[in-house]
Amino acid sequence: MQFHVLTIFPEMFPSPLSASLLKKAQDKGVVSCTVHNLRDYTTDKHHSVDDAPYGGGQGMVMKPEPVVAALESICLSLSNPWRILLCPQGTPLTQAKVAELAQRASLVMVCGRYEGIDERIRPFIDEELSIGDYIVSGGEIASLVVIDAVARLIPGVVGNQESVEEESFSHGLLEYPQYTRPENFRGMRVPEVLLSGNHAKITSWRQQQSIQRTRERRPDLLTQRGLRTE
Ligand code: JA5
Repeated sequence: MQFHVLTIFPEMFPSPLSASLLKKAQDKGVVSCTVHNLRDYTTDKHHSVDDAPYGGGQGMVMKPEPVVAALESICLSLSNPWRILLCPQGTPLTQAKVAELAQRASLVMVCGRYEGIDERIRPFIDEELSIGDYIVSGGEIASLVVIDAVARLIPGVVGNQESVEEESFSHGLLEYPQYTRPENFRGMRVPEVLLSGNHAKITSWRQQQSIQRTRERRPDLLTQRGLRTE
């Protein structure tokens, strides 16, 4: 899987891309991440990537020329690029959407900034995505969320593929509580069932804990699955 990111803040990317899972995936060669500076695709003297909005109003708008020049140049060398704009108006990202994106050969992500982006870039985009109903100051962190979530589904990225399957196996229920040593931490004991060695009993306790937790904290997940919430 190839990830390409178009941004006016390329310096936001090296640290998150060079740690942990994404670092290992790139070292293995199953994932590549390339960050492109939109300023490199400007042709004017001042390398402008933004300008004041027509019609007036607060803030600045991203200019269309650098974005479209970058998309055209980068996509030329890709077999089947899927072009994404990260913006607050996009379709909310879900795990189902992440799984769909993981089937693509290359994702090219434009990071929105400022008060918005010139409307005329939209014909050059295949899909607009949002990471949720809150405002962050730009699409950069959103694109890192997409990269991380998609990369985990690429075979060979998560060392133990079982943990990916187990997470999706629990089909949108919250995880059960976990414990490690010590058996007694400040008077709080590990539940007896986990020390019993009875694996059938442990499995059913964990299932019941998952459902109870989901009912208490995320009843919306149960109704989505068609389960009772009381
Ligand atoms: C861009 C001033 O969820 C994806 C998002 C992209 C993006 C967001 S949230 N805010 C901005 C932005 O805010 O330019």
